[in-house]
Amino acid sequence: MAGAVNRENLDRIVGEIVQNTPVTDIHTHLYDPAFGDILLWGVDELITYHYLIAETMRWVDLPYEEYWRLSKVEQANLVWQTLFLDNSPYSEACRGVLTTLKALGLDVASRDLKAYRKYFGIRQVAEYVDQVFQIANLECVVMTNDPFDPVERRIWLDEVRTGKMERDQRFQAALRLDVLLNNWDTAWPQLKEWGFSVTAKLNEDTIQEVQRFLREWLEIMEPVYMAVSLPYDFQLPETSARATLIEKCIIPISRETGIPFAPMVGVRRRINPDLKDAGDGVGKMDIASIEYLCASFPENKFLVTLLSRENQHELAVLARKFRNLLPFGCWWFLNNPSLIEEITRMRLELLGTSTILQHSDARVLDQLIYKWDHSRQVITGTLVEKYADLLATGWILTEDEIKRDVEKLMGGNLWTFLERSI
Ligand code: HDL
Ligand code: ZN
Repeated sequence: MAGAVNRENLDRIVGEIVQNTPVTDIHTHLYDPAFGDILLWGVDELITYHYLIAETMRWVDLPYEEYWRLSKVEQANLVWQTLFLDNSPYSEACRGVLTTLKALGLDVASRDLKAYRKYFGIRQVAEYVDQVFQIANLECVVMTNDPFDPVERRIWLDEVRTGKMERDQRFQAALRLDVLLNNWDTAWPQLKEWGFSVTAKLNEDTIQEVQRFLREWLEIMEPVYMAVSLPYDFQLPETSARATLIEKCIIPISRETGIPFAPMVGVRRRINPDLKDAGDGVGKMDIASIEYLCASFPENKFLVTLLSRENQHELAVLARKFRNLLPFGCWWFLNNPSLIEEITRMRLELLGTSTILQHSDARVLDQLIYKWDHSRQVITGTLVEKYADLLATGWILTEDEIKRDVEKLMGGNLWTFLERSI
């Protein structure tokens, strides 16, 4: 067994273990490089991340539609000037760009955006993916895959299912069901066009056909879980298409296949529609709806993250009651050091090692570098605090035990959860 740990070597040991433990990044918007241009990467994509667009538009009086008419480079130039040169870039999304540039060996002090563009201009995506995964020390990332997206649908049907494409196993799939569950009026005609004999009315035949659709896409994608982003006012039980689809289609197929259902709840979609992806807000959801799922379907597995800070505490308490609930991540507006620290500390105190502390939600490949650098810093500090508390009681700790715990917390719990028959 590796050596005993004491208060003097604790910080170093925990820091090394957290850094050296490869992460399973349970939720991203990245794509296998073989999927082509839908995998975003490079400095202009980094700088035009929708978080930074929202922050930029607080300063500029440009009409939104004029901003969206700018080219990607012109948008990036405006963000760079506004957030990085006219103001100090200490917001989390700004700081992240600089952390990434530094990790790639670029001269951050130069503030030379042209030079950064030149550097990325000569990179090839395949070797760059290797470098990003190496710097961020990732085992794998989980994508967000929408079968209703025409670009993705074609790739999965014409290239993956046919075996033409060799998938990069570092990019695991997640079957994302926002259209099916949040826009049934749009979904059912599309399903009908694809040959599923469904009607607007969710009668038994339609339910069976939606289940067939799910089975088909689980076979094509081989996803780690089935996910959906649900609005803050999501309610279960209720008499709605969404409730019927969840209870009569998702839940039975999830139980049949052992593939967890991952509701991600709390968005207030497009509260400023002019900001597009940057225009979503946050709302507190009714945790009783998650409780209803866990209690009503004890043989189903639920991976859950919630968007409001208050809900994360309620979720941790709920997870103490239901072993079929695995909370994960500091999602979206919670993915800031101050809140990652609060949520991580609260989870360790309420759940011990039975949770997944973080995911990146990366939309741009390069973001993996900063999102995991920043999160590892906070997670390390919080774990040191908790292990120090243990040492103070006289508890004996070994490096192997810390390694064991960190592996679970940084994503290992996902794979165990998938294997468990609850
Ligand atoms: O629904 C989601 O998966 C969210 O993460 C949204 O994509 C959101 O726009 C986002 O990128 N958050 O980080
Ligand atoms: Zn996301």
